[in-house]
Amino acid sequence: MSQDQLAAEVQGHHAPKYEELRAALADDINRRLRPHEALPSERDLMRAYGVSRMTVREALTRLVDDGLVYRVHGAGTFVADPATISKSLHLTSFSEDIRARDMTPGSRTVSAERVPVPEVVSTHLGLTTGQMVVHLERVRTADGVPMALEHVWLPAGLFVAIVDVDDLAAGSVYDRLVEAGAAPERAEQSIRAGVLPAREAALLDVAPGSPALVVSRTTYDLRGRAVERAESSYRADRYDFQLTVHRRRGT
Ligand code: 16G
Repeated sequence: MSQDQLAAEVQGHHAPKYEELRAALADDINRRLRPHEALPSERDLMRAYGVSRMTVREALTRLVDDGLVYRVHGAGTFVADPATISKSLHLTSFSEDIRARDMTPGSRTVSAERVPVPEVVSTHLGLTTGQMVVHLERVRTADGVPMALEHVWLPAGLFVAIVDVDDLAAGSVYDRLVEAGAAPERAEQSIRAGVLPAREAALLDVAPGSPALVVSRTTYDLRGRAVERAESSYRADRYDFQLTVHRRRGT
């Protein structure tokens, strides 16, 4: 918990200062600023809102995580293009990514079934041949527009109480993992470029051969159990990935 959050808890229900600034800037971005327009400098924001540099930085970091702005080293902070969803490398669900952009997440289920674990998936989930998984194939949408095609494999043992796997596919898988006591905590993932074959392109409403960002993810819960293997193809015209990279010290 940061100092600001701690202070807010102690005082009651005041939103931390950086949250107030984040909300004010988000409002400005939505109402007034155009994509790629520069935000005022840190110094100007400190003056205008009467807050510390730390508060300004915290608010800006959160706006980057929300995908509302992006940073250019040495040049400043700019308004993101809303046509693009900037996905941070925090462990977030599709639903969270889309809600952070004030859009409504949705799903169209292509298939939802219990199947014996495919061999390529079994090693990632630490399962043995014959064990069952829930496999979901879903088109994920934002305000009804297709954004990504997702394949998700989940150990069926986590969902014994769920009779109809279509129910699982209908909402947020991560919410259901939380309910099953297997809250996603950490993921290993790789991102590669791909092209969308005809079937996938049709599902995503783009021309065959359109570019995609293909993300493979194995997700673990707090106990270190592998609780999900996923392969998601994101429309490359709608997504980018934000990375913060640190220089390694002392090596
Ligand atoms: C993201 C995840 C996917 C996860 C889904 C859950 C990546 C590459 N993929 O799409 O692994 O199953 O979110 O979203 O980040 P949900 O809770 O909205 O169903």
